[in-house]
Amino acid sequence: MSFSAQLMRTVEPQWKAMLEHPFLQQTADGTLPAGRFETWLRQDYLFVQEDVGFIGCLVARAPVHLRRMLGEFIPALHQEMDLFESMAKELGVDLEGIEAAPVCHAYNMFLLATVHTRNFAESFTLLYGSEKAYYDSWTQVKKRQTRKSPYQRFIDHWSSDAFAVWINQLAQALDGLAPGCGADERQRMEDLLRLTARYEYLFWDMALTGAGWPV
Ligand code: MP5
Repeated sequence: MSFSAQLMRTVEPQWKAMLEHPFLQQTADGTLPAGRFETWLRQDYLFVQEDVGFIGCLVARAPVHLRRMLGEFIPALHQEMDLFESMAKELGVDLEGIEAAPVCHAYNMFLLATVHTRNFAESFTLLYGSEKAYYDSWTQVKKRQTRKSPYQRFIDHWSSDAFAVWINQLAQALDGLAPGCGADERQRMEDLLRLTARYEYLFWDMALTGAGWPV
């Protein structure tokens, strides 16, 4: 079994919980209460904006052979932001003056803190986890869909063949890093992947509950 598949196996309970989150089921069957998808859209727009900074730091720390792949992801994130902006217009969602909710803020800080305090392989594990989380989550929504969704462009974006190719590239890059990782490092990568899955769960949860700051 490949290293990336082994890592994934160690976080199965958290991954399963994330994929079974009601936000995804309700997005698939069209029963999401009014305003919930819009909360996700606004918060994820901020998340992606901050993600550009995380990737920038990752590029700076990357081995030379991975710099191109990671560097080319930055324009892809800007294109994704265009998709958010166009969908926001279509759905009448205001993207001005959004404040990051606690979970969005914490998740972004987790990414940035990791890339500044851990080594490259450990930081790269977060990228693999967060991208795979979206591929698996939206692919599941697509499979469970019974009719076309008003949010179809998002569903199609993260479940596309092109996105599957990207996830594969990331898995292969992770497998390529494995021979250079000792047992302690692998354990830390597992722990970081588990935290990533837990943040992904909480992100869906925040969208559904609208959980914000107390004051
Ligand atoms: C992604 C995302 C996927 N947009 N939001 C969260 C909370 N997790 C993962 O990342 P990308 O970079 O938008 O493909």
